[in-house]
Amino acid sequence: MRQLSYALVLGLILAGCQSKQMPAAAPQPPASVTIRARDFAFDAPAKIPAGVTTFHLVNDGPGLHHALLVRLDSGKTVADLVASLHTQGAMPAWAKYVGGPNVPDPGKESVATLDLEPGNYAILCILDMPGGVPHYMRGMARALTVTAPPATTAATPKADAPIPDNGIVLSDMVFVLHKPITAGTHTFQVTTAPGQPHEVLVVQLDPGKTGQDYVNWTLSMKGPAPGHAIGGTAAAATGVVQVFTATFVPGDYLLICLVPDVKTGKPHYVEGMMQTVKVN
Ligand SMILES: [Cu+2]
Repeated sequence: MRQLSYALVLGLILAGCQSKQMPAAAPQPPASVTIRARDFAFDAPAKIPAGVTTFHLVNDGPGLHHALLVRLDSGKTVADLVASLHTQGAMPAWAKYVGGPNVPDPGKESVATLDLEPGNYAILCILDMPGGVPHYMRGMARALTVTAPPATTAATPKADAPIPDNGIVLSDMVFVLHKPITAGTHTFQVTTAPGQPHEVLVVQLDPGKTGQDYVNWTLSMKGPAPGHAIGGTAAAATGVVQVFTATFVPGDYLLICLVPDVKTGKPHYVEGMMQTVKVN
């Protein structure tokens, strides 16, 4: 009886020790944040903790929108950023593209995970179609404060880690896929190589339609769309690592970057950054 008690007490002590150590050892899932977009506003939290965060972008439409996160340094505000983009076009030195979920079709959702450091951010939509007026000028610019991280955070994606099987490297002016995309749901790690900031927007093309058909349609957005946006990652500067998940069925997909060139102001797709991939 005495031995049993001893075993029982020892067991309780060990269990106690384990339960104290477990929270630090167990990997935490990424925090989850939902952003809703509509013509022309974002609905999003004003404040979130730093760390690895999965953003769900729900597009309430009727237009096409992304949620691009831009870090603001030097005490600058969202209003400063909008004013600067309006007058200069290119991103000012105190602002850095850090990515975010790219465009889902109206009524759909896209998902991207990124590692945010504490600071002041803007959530922007820099798309300008139809009509050529950037959506951030029409109300799609919102402040986001990223506060100090919680005591335990999710594992951080490492920029120097080997590129996984589903790696996509965004480079001036080409998408480099580590391996062909196959049908199914896949998670991709997207990195931006040294050079300009880039995005990858993924569009499922209708049978017989080309990437150029889709680009032409976006200019007016009249009539049925020749394809459907399924997300990807919004613009990110060199060194940023993001992850997105999307589901593919057999057919043709367009990968496109609409970020304006820092020198010419032309969208990167005009300079070659649009590519059609066949999914089998
Ligand atoms: Cu680009």
